[in-house]
Amino acid sequence: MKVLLISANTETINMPTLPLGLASVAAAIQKGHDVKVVDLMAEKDGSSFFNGVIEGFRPDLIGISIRNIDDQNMENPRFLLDPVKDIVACCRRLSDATIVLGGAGYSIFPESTLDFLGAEMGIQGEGEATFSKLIERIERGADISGVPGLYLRGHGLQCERMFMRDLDLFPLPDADLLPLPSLKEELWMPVQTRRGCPLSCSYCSTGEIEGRNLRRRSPKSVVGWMARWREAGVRQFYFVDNTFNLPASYAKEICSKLIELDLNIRWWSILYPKSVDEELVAHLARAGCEQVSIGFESGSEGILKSLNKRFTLEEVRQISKMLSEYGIRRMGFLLLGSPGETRESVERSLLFADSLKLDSMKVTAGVRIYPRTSLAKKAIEEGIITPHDELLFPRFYLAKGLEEWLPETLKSWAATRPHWMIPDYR
Ligand code: B12
Repeated sequence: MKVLLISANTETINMPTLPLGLASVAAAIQKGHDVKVVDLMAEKDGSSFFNGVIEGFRPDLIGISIRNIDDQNMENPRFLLDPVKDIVACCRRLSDATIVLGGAGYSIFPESTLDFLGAEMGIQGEGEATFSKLIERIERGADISGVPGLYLRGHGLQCERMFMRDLDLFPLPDADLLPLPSLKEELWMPVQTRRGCPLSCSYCSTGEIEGRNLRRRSPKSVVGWMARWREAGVRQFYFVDNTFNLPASYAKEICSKLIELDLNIRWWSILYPKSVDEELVAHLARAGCEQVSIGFESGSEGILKSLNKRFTLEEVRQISKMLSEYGIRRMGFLLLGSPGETRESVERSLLFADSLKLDSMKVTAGVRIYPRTSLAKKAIEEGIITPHDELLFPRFYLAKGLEEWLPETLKSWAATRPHWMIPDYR
């Protein structure tokens, strides 16, 4: 079967991303099919290029990867699906192929995204095994309703989703399936070592995307894959795991493997500020980790508790200090305005952030509400959203009384710290 896989993301906010997930799906189906991957981020002349591909390739099936729904910015929210609607319409105009949606953004809103974009079906969650199964059934003319995680527009979920236990069973994509726009300075090759997050922070959608059980690739397979990309000229990597350090023993194994292969690379990762001991920090530094994101989110123990964070401010302080001693840059994150937030807790958070002497900082005011989270439940109880609100169009939680004061306070706070603020409050 001829399968065209399109990555619809053209957003460069923060950094341009590469469609690792879509390319992984392509790698999983490549053997039995004629597969073409198109990354719209890489195509300057979007629509005419696109028309040419569809008319030239004549796909039987089109998969579209949807990463971002919106930019999570309460003050000036941008909804990012309108251009994707045009892509779906263009596929329809030029081809009779069935359109299947997937991706991180899609997986949070499987039904409402199908309705909004008008595609026939979508697969929630990881696509390697399930998309293979779907194609195989379509090809045989068999019933597709048993494909795990499959949604049909207007008919909802067909079969419970499934999670692959052994991630190593599926290959990681090489350069034929993950074409690089060009090896520009700002490109950071995404690396995923594990899936699933058991932490359940009150506002987070990761459980919906990746499930709650942690599953990992073997360090040998991940680092071996990175070595192949190193040979292809890539030197910058970004570990896209939500929590690179959990479990710490596994993070150390990854680092040890990187140290052993001595790839001369630089990389960034995301740390949960718990279970980071000096041995891990030393490993990170030796293995080439140059910067970490630390989502400590608040400087108030009470707010941390209500966000269901499992670390203390003292842990954040110690970890941040250790990272700095080992020369690893620290980018901090504050998420302000969640339930229970007051002017006093905000001020405490800003003071705490200052005290860490971080290298850069991102502050978000107002929390994007995702379906089926405890934040959504709270927002329903307080009448901020209704139980029927699908939340595809972004809605935010902002504690009462902070509406005007918080943005004003953040603007003046950020104005005196221009060297280390990253948007939105520069
Ligand atoms: C790492 C990460 C980042 C990094 C990216 C670094 C890099 N070099 O790539 C950074 C910090 C820069 C970042 C920035 C942003 N991010 Co971000 N990010 C993530 C994160 C944690 C992982 C994404 C990832 O790479 N996954 C690994 C790959 C392998 O998985 P995947 O793409 O999902 O693919 C799998 C499945 O989805 C599926 N699949 C994918 N495509 C297809 C297609 C078909 C047809 C099928 C069947 C299946 C399928 O199969 C794949 C393999 O199993 C996700 C949350 C999450 N847990 O997914 C948020 C997430 C994607 N980000 C999000 C957002 C909002 C953003 C920003 C807009 C934030 C901002 N205001 O700056 C920017 C946008 C960046 C951009 N230019 O697009 C949201 C998107 C939802 C939304 N509201 O739009 C997410 C979901 C987080 C959340 N809040 O829930 N992000």
